[in-house]
Amino acid sequence: MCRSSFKYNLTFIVLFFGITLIHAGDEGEETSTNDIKLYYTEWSVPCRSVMMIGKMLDIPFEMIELDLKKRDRYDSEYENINPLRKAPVINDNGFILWESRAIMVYLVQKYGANHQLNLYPANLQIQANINKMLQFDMGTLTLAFNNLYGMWALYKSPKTEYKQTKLLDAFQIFDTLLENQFAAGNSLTLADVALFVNIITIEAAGEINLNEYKNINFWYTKCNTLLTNYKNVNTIGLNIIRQKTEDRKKEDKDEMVEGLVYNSDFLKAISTLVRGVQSQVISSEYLYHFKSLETRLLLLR
Ligand SMILES: N[C@@H](CCC(=O)N[C@@H](CS)C(=O)NCC(=O)O)C(=O)O
Repeated sequence: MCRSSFKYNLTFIVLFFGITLIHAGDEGEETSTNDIKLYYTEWSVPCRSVMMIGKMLDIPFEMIELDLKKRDRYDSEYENINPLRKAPVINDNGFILWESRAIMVYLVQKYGANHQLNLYPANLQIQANINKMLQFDMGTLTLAFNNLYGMWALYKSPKTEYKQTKLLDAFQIFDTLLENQFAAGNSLTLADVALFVNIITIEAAGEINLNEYKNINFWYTKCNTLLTNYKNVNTIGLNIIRQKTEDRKKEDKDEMVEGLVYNSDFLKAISTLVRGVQSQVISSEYLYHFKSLETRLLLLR
């Protein structure tokens, strides 16, 4: 009796652990996330969109920060990873993928099946709408923001009226598109995550006043609540954007003052205005301002 029970227990133990080990092996192969490398930079909107998805799905990325101003992205190693030499890029156990929106879809399809937030529902038409909004985000909103703000912040390219109008048009279209509760229907999806990261960045850059767009503002408030546990991946990046904006504004102001002080055409114009007042062509009420401006410019030289 005792012997047979011992034999029975032994068989049970062997079977139990055997099955557990086989099961663990299966699981390890299908859902192991240990080796996903993410090449990123903090200030980048596409990188932070991927980081948000990583945080939402608990994907333990091995984070590899790139300094896009330095030469590390010109290394042949990095060029093999992304011929465009841009970030983000993931390396999922040898599978390399770039383009943030493709990465987001891949990660959600691979690791997000059981997540409480159904970020990429199986319905074909919902997926098509998500893809549409991801394209709108990249091809219209991001494009307009980069042309206006990115070019100004990184390359001192002036913010022309044309570029400003393009961004305002993009906001207006987004506001109209948000007739449903969320970007691609009535629940939060990948499209909202991507657009949310973009909009908080544009706001940090000082290029949008959310109060001017009723639907965007309403949508933003809802996303902000739903994403509250994940959005802190943006903190460092947004602070970099805010600082960059302040620094660039100061540079612009300094250059403007320098331009006025050393531009003799401008000084000549002021002197002409002073003469205009003296010869009674221009009302004498302006004399004080013209004179003090002329004196100030001469003193600054
Ligand atoms: N469409 C790409 C854009 C990638 C992109 O432009 N990344 C920027 C950072 S936001 C970059 O790497 N810039 C470096 C460069 O253009 O040389 C994506 O969504 O991943």
